[in-house]
Amino acid sequence: MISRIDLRGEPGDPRDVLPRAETGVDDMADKVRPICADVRDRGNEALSELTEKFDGVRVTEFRVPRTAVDSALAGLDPDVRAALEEAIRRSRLVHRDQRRTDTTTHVAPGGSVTERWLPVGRVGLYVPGGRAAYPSSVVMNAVPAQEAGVGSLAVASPPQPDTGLPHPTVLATCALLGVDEIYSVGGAQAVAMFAYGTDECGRVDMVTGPGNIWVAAAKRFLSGVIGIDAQAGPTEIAVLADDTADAGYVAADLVSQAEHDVVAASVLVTPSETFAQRVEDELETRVPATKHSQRVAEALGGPQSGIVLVDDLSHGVSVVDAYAAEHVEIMTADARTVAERVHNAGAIFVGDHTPVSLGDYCAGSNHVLPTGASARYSSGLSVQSFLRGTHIVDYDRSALREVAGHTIALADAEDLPAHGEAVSARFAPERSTTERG
Ligand code: HSO
Ligand code: ZN
Repeated sequence: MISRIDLRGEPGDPRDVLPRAETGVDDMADKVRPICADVRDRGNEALSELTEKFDGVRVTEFRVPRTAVDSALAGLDPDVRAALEEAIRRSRLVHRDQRRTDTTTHVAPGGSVTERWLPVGRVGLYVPGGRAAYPSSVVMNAVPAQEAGVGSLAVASPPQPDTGLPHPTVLATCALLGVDEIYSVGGAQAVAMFAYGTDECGRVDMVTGPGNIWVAAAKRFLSGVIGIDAQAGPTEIAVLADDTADAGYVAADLVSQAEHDVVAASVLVTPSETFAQRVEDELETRVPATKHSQRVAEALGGPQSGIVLVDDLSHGVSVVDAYAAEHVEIMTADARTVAERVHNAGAIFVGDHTPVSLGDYCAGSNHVLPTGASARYSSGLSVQSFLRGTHIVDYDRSALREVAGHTIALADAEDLPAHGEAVSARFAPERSTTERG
């Protein structure tokens, strides 16, 4: 069912043997362009028509009333409520520690550069409505924005055909997070509403959150008008394990992320052929027994998943690094030390008792993570994603004078003499008699 890839004795790059799914977002630009233009030009009227067309429901006022949010919270299962509250509490602890303090560097006597961090002014958070309507993702997007100090946070999520409102668990999660500006609108039109603003919804500076291909394409199309987060591809788990690991745990974790999608990638990297066999045996019993066995079997059997055999743990670390998975689990002897050697991963989960699904919900870490090997150059969602740094540059006259010659030399080297003149004008002879320092 799951294929084996033998990299023993060869330094092969797993990126060549484990393909990553194509998103197809690029082909959608022509489809979302007219939707965005329509919402920009006709506001709510366009939103109503598009919502009727795509969601099959007539909505004229998109702002969800407070009473609907309150009743969704009242109807929330108490166990789910307690779980969400604890997930939010832990997430706040971690994200609060990510806040940045301003730094001032005294570059020379009388010359300083301060880096000041301010939150993005207003953020729109998109929450999908179908199978991927995950309340946990609402938490993972809203908490870092709030802890960054974003003052204005609005949520958009598609209306359900029977109520014309977003999924009640999404509404209840917003209530627990203290988010009360929610709109019943989905798809590309929701992103356009955020980007351009309507009579009801003020325009935002940035849109984050997962979504289907329409949402992804609209975010890409409108980026520049708004800031966007990175578009997540199908989820990935790479487990590096030796024969000290528990094969049952490893199999359960591979199945857990395969549950997301038929194109999800579940990869085991191990130097032990007997351990690989034990995991295969475990999968043999676990896959048919799990609720979404069809989807899981397809994901595990796909070309993006596999068991990769390596020479030893060092080879395993280099394979995991080259693959740069969204999630990496280390289940080896001395797992913490091995984890420190992995450099390319969205998040690293250490040892037998830190499954990825803990991180998906309750670890306190963020589950919006770089996929498709983008962990080589980017990070998961954090407080930093919602901050902007501005340099405040402050030189006095003598500090400017000290570096004037160098500045003028560089301006001349770039054939931009007026740049140099802006400096020398401050030290022209007629000014020197009235010098202030
Ligand atoms: N594993 C997913 C996030 C998620 N899992 C949401 C469950 N719900 C991508 O990191
Ligand atoms: Zn997950």
